[in-house]
Amino acid sequence: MDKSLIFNIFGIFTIFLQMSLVLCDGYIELRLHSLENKDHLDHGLGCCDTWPWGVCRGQCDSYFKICVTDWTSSSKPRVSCGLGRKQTGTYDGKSNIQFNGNLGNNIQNPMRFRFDGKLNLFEVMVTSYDEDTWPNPDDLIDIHTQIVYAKHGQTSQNATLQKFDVKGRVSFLKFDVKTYCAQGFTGNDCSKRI
Ligand SMILES: [Ca+2]
Ligand SMILES: [Ca+2]
Repeated sequence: MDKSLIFNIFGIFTIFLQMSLVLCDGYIELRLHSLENKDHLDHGLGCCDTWPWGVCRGQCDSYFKICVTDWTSSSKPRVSCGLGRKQTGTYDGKSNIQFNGNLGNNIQNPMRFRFDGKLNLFEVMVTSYDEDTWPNPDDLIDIHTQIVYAKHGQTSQNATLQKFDVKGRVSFLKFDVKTYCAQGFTGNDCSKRI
C-alpha cells in the first residue's frame, strides 16, 4: 500500500479519535459565600467542642469537603464526586464564616471543575466538619446538597450566576454556581468547536 495513503488514513483516524474523545468541554465555577451556624452546633445537635468541665466552648473549628457529581447519566453512582472533590483548610474557632478568595490548602474561591461530556444536571455537596485534636475524631457538622440544572454560558463573564442558600441540619450555606464552555467550544451544551 502507498505509504502516504497509510499516513492519510492514520491522520484521519487520529482526528476522528480526538473528536470522539472530546465532544463537549467546559467548566463549573463554584464560589462559597458564607456559612451561618449561629448556635455552634454539630450534626448531633450538641456543641462542637466542650471545655473539660462540660460547658460549651461556643465555636466550631470548621472545614469543608466539596464533592461535585455529574447526574446527567443515571448509570453513574450517586455522590461519586466524578467532576471533582476538594477539602478546604480549617477555620479555627469559627462557626460563622464569610469566605474570601482563599479557602486554604491552596484552593482558590471560586473553585473550578472541568467537565468533558454533556452536562445537564449535577450535584454540589458540601460537608462540614469540626476539627478536633487527636485522639478525638473530627465531628460531622452538616451536609449541604444541591442539585443544579446547568445553564452554560459561552464564557465565565457571560455565564448565568445561580445563587443558592442551602439549609442543612444546623447551618445555612450560601454559594453560587455558573457553568461555561472552555476556550474553543461553544453552543448550548459546549459541543460546537469554534
Ligand atoms: Ca469537637
Ligand atoms: Ca474542635
